[in-house]
Amino acid sequence: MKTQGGEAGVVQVNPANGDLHFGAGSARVSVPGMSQERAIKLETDILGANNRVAQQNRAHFESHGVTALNFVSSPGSGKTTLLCATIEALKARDPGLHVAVIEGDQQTSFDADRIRATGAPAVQVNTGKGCHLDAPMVAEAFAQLHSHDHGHGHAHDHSHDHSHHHDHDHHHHGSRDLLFIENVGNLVCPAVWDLGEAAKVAILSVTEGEDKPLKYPDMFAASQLMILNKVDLLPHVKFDVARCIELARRVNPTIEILQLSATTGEGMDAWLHWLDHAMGAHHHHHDAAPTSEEAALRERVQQLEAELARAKAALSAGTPT
Ligand SMILES: Nc1nc2c(ncn2[C@@H]2O[C@H](COP(=O)(O)OP(=O)(O)OP(=O)(O)O)[C@@H](O)[C@H]2O)c(=O)[nH]1
Ligand SMILES: [Mg+2]
Repeated sequence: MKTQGGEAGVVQVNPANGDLHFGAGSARVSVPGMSQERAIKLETDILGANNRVAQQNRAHFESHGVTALNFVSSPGSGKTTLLCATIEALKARDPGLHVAVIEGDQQTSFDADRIRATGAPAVQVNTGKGCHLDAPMVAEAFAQLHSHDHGHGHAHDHSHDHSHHHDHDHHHHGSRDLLFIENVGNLVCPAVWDLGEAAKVAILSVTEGEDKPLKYPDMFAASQLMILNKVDLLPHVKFDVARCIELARRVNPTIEILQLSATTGEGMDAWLHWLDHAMGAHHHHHDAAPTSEEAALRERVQQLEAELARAKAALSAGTPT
């Protein structure tokens, strides 16, 4: 492997077959006409600005009792179909639960219209040439949802204001709200953009090929859950589920995986259960019963502390003063 720098940026050349790897420089990306140092500086500045707003969003969601999930996938994997099916299922099971959706697409409000048809509030965010949502977009969309939902204030009251002077003390505390954010469909750009979500959920459908987690590792590394969708089509496509899971775990050893079909409803129960858990983990952290893992850890700490006390006592008893 030979690395060369030139007009095209830093590139690694495989002498055996001539394959090129443009992510070989310190910036891990090649921008024509820009040094690696400059590329790193720009990315750090831009992501830093985004991450500050993402943290504000996170605090804002927290104070509103909202669990926010960021759905990422390639186009057509079934994000909107799954969201509609999920909203219908939650409505039937738990009519008091408040679910809202922020829809990200380059163009059209098709997806927001599909969500609104379920009765859930939705705001479409069109990114134009952009290939992902960013934290300020989500802040504005959340303000839109909020003002529409409660019938007070205008959207523009919140525009360009991410500092949230408005009152956080209204009747949201203790409520269990879900905010689904459907990102722009592609497996690349949304990976590094924190929106303030509790978790990223990657959706991969079985028509896309089991190699995707390894080809687009950043996305699967950034996600807490991978949903393998369209399992109803498994009899018709060549897709090795076990290998897909193995590759996903290779890029993210702790990723959780659910298999389902948004159209037949197979696997929906486990998904709804996951959502319950996500909401619980997020909001009832302090009064929830400890998980068995937590309890075991606590017990182990107690054992070690007792052991330490015994060792100290033995030591001081045997040590001449
Ligand atoms: N057979 C089958 N088809 C599905 C399933 N889920 C979604 N589809 C179909 O897949 C196509 C794309 O679904 P969408 O929900 O629009 O996908 P999306 O991820 O929201 O697409 P973008 O927003 O464009 O990125 C539609 O024709 C759906 O009917 C599934 O579980 N099984
Ligand atoms: Mg969609």
